[in-house]
Amino acid sequence: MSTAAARVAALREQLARHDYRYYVLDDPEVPDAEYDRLMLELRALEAAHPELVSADSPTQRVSGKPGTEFDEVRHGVPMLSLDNAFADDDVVDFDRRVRERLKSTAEVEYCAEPKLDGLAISVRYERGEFVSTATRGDGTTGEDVSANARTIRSIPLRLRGDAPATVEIRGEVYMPFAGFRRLNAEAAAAGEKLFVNPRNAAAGALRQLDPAVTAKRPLAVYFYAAGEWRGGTEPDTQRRLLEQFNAWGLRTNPETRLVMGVAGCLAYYRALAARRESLAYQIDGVVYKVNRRADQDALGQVSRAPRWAVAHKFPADEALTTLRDVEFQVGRTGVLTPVARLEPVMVGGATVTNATLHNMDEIERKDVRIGDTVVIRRAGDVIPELVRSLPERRPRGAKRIVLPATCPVCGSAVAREEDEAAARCTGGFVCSAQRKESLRHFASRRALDIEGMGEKLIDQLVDRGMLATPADLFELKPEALAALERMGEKSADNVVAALERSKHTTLPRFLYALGIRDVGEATAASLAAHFGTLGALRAASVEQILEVPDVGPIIAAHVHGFFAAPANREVIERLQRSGVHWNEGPPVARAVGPLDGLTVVLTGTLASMTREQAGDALQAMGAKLGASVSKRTSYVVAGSDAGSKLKRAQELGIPVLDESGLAQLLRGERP
Ligand code: I6G
Repeated sequence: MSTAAARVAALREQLARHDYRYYVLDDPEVPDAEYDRLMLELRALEAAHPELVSADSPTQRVSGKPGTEFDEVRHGVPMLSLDNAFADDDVVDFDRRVRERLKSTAEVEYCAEPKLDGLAISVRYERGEFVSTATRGDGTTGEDVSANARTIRSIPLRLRGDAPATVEIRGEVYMPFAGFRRLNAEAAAAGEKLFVNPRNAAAGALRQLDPAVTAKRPLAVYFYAAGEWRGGTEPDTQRRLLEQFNAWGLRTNPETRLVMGVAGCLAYYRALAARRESLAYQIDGVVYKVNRRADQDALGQVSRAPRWAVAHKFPADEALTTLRDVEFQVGRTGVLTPVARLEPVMVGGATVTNATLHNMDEIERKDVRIGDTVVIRRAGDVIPELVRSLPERRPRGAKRIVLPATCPVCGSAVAREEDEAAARCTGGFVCSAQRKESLRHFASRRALDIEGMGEKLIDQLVDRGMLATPADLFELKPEALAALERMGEKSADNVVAALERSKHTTLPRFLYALGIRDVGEATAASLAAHFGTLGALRAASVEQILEVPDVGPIIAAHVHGFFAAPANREVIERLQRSGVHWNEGPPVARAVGPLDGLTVVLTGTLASMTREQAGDALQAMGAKLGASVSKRTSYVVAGSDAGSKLKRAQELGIPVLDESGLAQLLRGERP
């Protein structure tokens, strides 16, 4: 496995974990910025290695891959995404690149719009008649949500006036704050679960299986771009495009303005940021688009984003609230994670009730006590974080947070190893929380991928004593499954069929599924490549395991210990007897190159080759590609219009190479 492939796997593993923590457990582990950083690195690697892009990569998810309930639709023209700018300087860089490419000395006219925090859709009209609506999906193929879209009043079923033979119109479905509050009030009155934020409520509404439910949800749309367009002439500016939309009876955002140059963009941004709270809907930034269509065409696009537009995001939102309590959740490997239970508070348009506190050290460091006023931060659609407490506002009687001596789930002793931040329940398989988490992990998509074996089903099976180890899964009888709550014969048969399908797997997946401590997808892949067969790995000594790239003494001890335990051996043997199998082969040699150990960041436009080509060549020689510049970066290769990364490299004193330096690297030299 190449270095790039291993890193891609490691990033996906981390992102999948963070997604799970955030979306499934509502118990995030890292701040948004860290999540964004991982995602950026993964995107850069995938851009440099298109062969590593897989449909299940988190970069491909966007608004989720098409579910089973909705048909897939291919967009006539792909739905692009936008590059993000966070700082003013990023906008300055964007504008400079635009002017350089257009060879324009004059200021460029931009069309500026609020960026709604909703869901992108594409509505197709033929001869003016509504034909279908699709979600963005992976940009090429989305889900057909036509039946639900038809229920949204701001999507006309027929365009007014003359319309082209075919036109796809892109926009954002959103739920205004007022509607969101009303919906949640109704849900609260009915004792139902509340929606976290308007965006999630809108997404849930659009993906309802019953359009009658969607119809009752207060959804609206603003349109902002065109996709496929056949017949008639396309307007020659973004502004005129929006006017054409209005003429057809399509809503466009009334806050849209034409602005001149970067100064105009930034002034628009500041003015809108100041009024953000008084808008009727949630926005997470503004979008600047080069106004002239001819200029847009001249600028073109890179990978999946136009060069003529950028999303300037608002900074993370913060809010104050009270820490009501801290509870400890038990994870798969027994780690106790403290979770802050908060007085509900709106942050960046979402109601936040939980935030992670990571571990006891973090609690100490932040000096957090129950009853404290705390700062909660949240950016865009990602993970809320407890930033700090305000000790100056500490009420009398604020309680210190103590690590429980026993596991809150099974009552076993809690141990905290010297030099380890994490505290763990020592109950192992006795602890039902660990058992459930292990089984969830075993069945999860990136492990054995047992469809339908979700959290609720596993909870029931464990609670009823029908399931204790992964080996029990394959001995479940359809009759027993059918007797469970919310199951029935058909679902039971589906689960049994999914179990049967999952039996054919790969060695890396199987090793990952076992849930050996600290063995994620990347390590599982390295172990599989190094040993080739399970038998060879099982028979390996700690020293032999240590020879695997990226495996240190701690992981080696965990792996060795896992296979030495008779109970684990028995589970594996039972799994194999049930028919779980994979292809085995000879060990795969790892490519070692002259640039092994170097991390290189590429930025700007290169004259001699594309960045992708340069990245491939560097990786083929053993270098790692970095997505951002840090102290660990070995070199930054800067092309002609390098921006913030070059600046960062200069700040950190990282060696910066031009194309002749790159050529040296590619000859295997280290300039
Ligand atoms: O995601 C988006 C939000 C808003 C957009 C967008 C937009 O214009 C106001 N425009 C384009 C061209 C794209 N995404 C690709």
